[in-house]
Amino acid sequence: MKQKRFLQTRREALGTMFGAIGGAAIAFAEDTLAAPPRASKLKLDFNKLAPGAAAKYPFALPDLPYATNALAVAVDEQTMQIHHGRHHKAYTDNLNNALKEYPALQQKTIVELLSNLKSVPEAVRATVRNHGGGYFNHCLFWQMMSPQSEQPSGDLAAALNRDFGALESFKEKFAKAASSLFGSGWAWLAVNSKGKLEIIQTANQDTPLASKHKPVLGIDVWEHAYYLRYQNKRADYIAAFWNVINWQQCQRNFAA
Ligand code: MN3
Repeated sequence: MKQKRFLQTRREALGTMFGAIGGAAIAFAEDTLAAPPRASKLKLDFNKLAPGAAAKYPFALPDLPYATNALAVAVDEQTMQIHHGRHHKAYTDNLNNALKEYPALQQKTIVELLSNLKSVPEAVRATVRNHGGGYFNHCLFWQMMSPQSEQPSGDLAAALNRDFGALESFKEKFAKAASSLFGSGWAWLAVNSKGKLEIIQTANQDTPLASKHKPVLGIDVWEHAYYLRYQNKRADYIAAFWNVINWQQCQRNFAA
């Protein structure tokens, strides 16, 4: 699982904390903190993360929770149509095809499948990882956006302040993670196994579940998510994304 943790927050925080002590202390503290989270059973309410999406085989392409032109301030209608109707549908169909001959896997939820890819037979593991990941990530993604975007509130707002210092500082670091991701993938705000908010990147259609992170907010930075309007200007797409975030859903994900 190729996943890079986005360490800017810690590096900066530790730089401030240990700046006077010197580089060795910073490197040591960073290694300690950057160790992979201990494996723990991830408890997730899939319906809170992505209501309306079927959690088991046969997986169904969920309807968009808004019209295809509703997010036009950030995402144009044609991109929404193709992204949902073709890309997400293809992930869904390919996942179903892969599980067709595996009745035992059909009993598992998508969260169970993706949280423990090693339990998936090798013959279909890559397909479940890529297309199951694509199915799951996009189920979440549509819900994480809304034409009525407000500001974070409640527990999530408090946790953002606690773990990033301020909303603006979180936004800056999230945007940096999204813009610096090389190739296709996602940037996420996620809860780690210690209950802290963290910004992570996942390559391709890998999900935060594989590293025991609970997704709160994610941005798809595959070119298919933005290229028609923004071409090579990924940063402009990321900047516009702040106008369509469904913070109420993010709060539900956080609490799930
Ligand atoms: Mn996509």
